[in-house]
Amino acid sequence: MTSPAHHLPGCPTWPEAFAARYRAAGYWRGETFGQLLRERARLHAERTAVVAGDQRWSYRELDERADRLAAGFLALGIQPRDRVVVQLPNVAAFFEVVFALFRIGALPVFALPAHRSAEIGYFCEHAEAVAYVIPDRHGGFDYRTLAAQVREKVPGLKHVIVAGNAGPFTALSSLPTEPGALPEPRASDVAFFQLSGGSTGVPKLIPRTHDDYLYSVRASADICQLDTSSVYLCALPVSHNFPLSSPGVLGILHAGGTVVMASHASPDVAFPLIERERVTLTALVPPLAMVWLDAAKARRHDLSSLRVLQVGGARLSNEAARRVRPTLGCTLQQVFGMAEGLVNYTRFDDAEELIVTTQGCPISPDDELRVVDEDDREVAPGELGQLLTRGPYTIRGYYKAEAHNARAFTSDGFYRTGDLVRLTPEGYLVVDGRVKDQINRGGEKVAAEEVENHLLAHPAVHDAAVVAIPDAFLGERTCAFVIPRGTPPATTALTAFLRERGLAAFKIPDRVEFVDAFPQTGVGKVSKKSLREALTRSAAAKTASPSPR
Ligand code: OOB
Repeated sequence: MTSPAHHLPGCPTWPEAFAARYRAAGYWRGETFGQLLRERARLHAERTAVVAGDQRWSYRELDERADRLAAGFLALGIQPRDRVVVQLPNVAAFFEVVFALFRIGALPVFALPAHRSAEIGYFCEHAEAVAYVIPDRHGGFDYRTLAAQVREKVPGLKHVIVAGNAGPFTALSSLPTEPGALPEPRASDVAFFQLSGGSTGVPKLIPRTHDDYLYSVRASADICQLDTSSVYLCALPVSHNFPLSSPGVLGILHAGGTVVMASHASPDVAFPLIERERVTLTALVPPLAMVWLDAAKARRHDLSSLRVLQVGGARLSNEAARRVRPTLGCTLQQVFGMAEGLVNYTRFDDAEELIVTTQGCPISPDDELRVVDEDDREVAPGELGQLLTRGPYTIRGYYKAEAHNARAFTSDGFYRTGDLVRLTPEGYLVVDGRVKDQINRGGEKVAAEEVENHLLAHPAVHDAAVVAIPDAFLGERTCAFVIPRGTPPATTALTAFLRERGLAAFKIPDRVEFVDAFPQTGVGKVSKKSLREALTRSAAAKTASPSPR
């Protein structure tokens, strides 16, 4: 794959013929995120850009803060193309930090607040990060303790920067300085890294350029008809691709609207904010949507400003989908997207049936979709198959992952999503399962192999296989089948072991089953299908037999 000289090594990019086509079509416009904010600050100086807690920043203020912090980062020694792991929750500082990094061409690696030392240590090491940005405390957790562990593991990490009380580290508030000349990143350069949900031993880093990501943001804002009167409630963790860009907070800033940051997605926190700020649009994962639907029946808050509820990240049941309009009085928009690129939306003027039964259609006329069987042959129209995609905002490869890229992409550059889909006659997608070895726990992605590797590190574990169990609330939960070495350890000891290894809480198995052997497939691989079926059978047996008294 071609790699221009200014391009960060290890980031596959589009072949020149495709890049030329995407530029000619007007998708890639040569604008960077730093320039976007500058332009919006000129157009909408006094409009409110961000509301978070008791902070309200106008576009002008956000722009000035980004400039001052950009100068501060440069003074600290952070340079263009340096990687900076950013693990901030839904706070105003998120915007100041990422736009400052965009402006100097340093590259945020967007970690989730739930990540712990296993994940963060890996991101810092793999990306050779020079800095790590954290809150002091959030959700009852002290991120400075985590930073101290990461520091020990990764000596190359030069700076820990804290939004809040810094303790032994550098306070974010101590950095801003008089703005000066800034480097000028190019729009075709990588702007940041998203994280892949993954299906392998370690999460993969997804390099996104200014050009490609801004196109997806701009087109998403158009599809969602955003304008300066739009008010977006950011209830999901802001660094995830969905609330960040589909159209999310960046779509809102592109359109000159207002972002309202919710510290938590629960109705207790979100509903008063919707009422107070007259929120027009928000995004949830299916389990949260169901909690909202139940809570909204009480009608204790005025939610009448809400025009659109987006739901995505995992499959929303048709039943729940049907309840959105009658209960919340707003349009449902299903969103089927991935941090690697492709995002599908149902459109506001679609027939209700299409909205409640499909996961939408792609953003771009140049998103290419292929639905194929195991041998990469296209299935008949309307049949279930694996989704492959290529297009103007879908990556051509993960960061420094050559061997994996050879499997995750076809030779002609299509990304293997691992999702099983069928196409409706209207060209809409219905997601119906997956082939990737991943558990989708209510939108949070768990790579089976990653958890298995951590389990295998326990001395009493001979072998481990992690599979999904169906769950009424989360859609799926995780179950670890373990072949013990000698006496099985207590389940609590095993999960405590994983926590101590620094694994994010959402990856800790919900259930552990000890077995003597794993069922095998014809070619002698562990049959996860049989393991899942064994769980379904034992659940059915439990409900069928009368409960012991
Ligand atoms: C979003 O991004 P990721 O990277 O966390 O996860 C992508 C995967 C997809 O490949 C698919 O397996 C699943 O999440 N997924 C859905 C879905 N939306 C995502 N499965 C069924 N129905 C849906 N509506 O999850 C993401 C990124 C941007 C926008 C929305 C979601």
